[in-house]
Amino acid sequence: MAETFYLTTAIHYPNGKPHIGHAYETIAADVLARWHRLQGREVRFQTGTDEHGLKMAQKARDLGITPRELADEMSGHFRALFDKLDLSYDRFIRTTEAEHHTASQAIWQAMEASGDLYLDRYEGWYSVRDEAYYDASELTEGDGGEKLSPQGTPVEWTVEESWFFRLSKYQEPLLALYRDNPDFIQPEARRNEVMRFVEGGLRDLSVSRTSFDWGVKVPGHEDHVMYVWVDALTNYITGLGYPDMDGDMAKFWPADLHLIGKDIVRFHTVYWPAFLMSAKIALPKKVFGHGFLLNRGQKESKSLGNVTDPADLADRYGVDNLRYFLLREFSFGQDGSYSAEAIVNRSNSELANSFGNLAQRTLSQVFKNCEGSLPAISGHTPEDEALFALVDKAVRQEMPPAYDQLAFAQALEAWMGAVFACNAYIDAQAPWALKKTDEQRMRDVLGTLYICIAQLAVAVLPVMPGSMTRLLDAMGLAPELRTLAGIGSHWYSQLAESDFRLAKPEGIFPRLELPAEEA
Ligand code: ME8
Repeated sequence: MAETFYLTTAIHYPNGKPHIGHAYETIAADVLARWHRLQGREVRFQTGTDEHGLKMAQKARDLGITPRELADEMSGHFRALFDKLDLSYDRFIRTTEAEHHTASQAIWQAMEASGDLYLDRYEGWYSVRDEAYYDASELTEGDGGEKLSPQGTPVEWTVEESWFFRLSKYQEPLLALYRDNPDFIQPEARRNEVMRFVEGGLRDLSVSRTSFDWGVKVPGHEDHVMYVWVDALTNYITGLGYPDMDGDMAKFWPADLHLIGKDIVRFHTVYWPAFLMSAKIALPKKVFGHGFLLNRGQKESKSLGNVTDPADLADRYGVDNLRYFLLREFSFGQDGSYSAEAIVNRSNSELANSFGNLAQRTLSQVFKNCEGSLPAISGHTPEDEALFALVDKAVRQEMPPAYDQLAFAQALEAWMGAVFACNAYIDAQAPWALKKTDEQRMRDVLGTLYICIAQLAVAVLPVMPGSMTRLLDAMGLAPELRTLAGIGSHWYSQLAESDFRLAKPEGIFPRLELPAEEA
């Protein structure tokens, strides 16, 4: 049986259209899903929308529609965007689904059975924007003296009857979890923050609300709805059929990775494992909190008028150009700033001029001078061997651990290094000049490049699935050979024996122009 890999993104609040941060996170998750599939693993990739809570209820009220109508409309935009971006999710979950209500009530009852829920009165600060409770000591003051959450959002004083979860009971078990599993929270800086927070002591958590009713009802107490994070976190097991512990729960749980942004690490590494411990369900293996994307150094917001629709970026610059840019430009654990110029420059220098041009130069010569079929190689010079070794090192030794560690920028840097080496090789060997002087050597050079290009294309299939698939199709590489183990010298002989024809090469990455309004 194939090894399994279960990965999830955060579920997104559909209180508005998706923004670039949503695209960023889900593209990264898709790259990982594809990377694990490329190695033969059975992957389950889940994303979706987080549709309950006060934020949704208030937004719907402002718009004069029901929360359900708002969720239906916006969730559709998320799904359409994710399809446009070529995201290969296996399950798109919506927390308003009936199965999700069942799963959330089941985990609630399991926590209740452990004696971890009790009824009391909540008095304290709440941020609707973060859907989070804060201790007074965590708050800061805004310019007008108003109280703000650590994320800079407004907080309001809340007094309400509420169910509480005995989070305080889990302080020691959580600290033991972090100590025994140093990889549980990544990157390291996030782990340190969480450990400091938990070491500071945990208060019991208010987990239900009575002042509104847009949520999952508390079993046996229908006047309460669950705190939105209780149901939101449960999505990760709803999608596997919980409370049924057989089937997909047995197959895919515990999750291999929850991929989320840095602002919601506390929910995933403190609350979620505590809920799971209480409900006696195994804990996820890893939580990775990625950095935030900024637009020319600023947070996107309606008031600044700098909100970018990721679907427009994809239309304007190309889906794969955008995917490549987002993973290549910044280190995944850290914040990064993007702009139209940066996307255009990166695409033109690396995709159009370096890789695209290499493929185009090579394949058009194969098409013209080798009758459109794989050049028969007679032997290799030390230069050919050196190039093979270099490409092999990049795609087999450097890129795999980088992908595994979510160091996408590093994986793509190794890739680019190999692309540069191929370009230097083609310039030095000048196969176009060999046509007249030494036709066999021309074939050897083109054949060498052909193999290197196929390997390089396979190695970035997870990042640029559409364009690399088109290229490999045009090159005649059989789909079953498109794995890192599949390409290499044996592949060459297999392909050479088959009666294959190269399609007339088409440029894969056209040069992009900076739109006038961005210049
Ligand atoms: O937090 N750059 O939903 P959300 C990068 N529903 N990532 C960003 C970002 C940015 N500028 N802005 C947001 C929620 N994100 C909850 C999650 S999970 C059980 C519930 C990331 O729509 C953010 O960190 O506000 C989160 O991982 C995801 O986008 C959804 O954010």
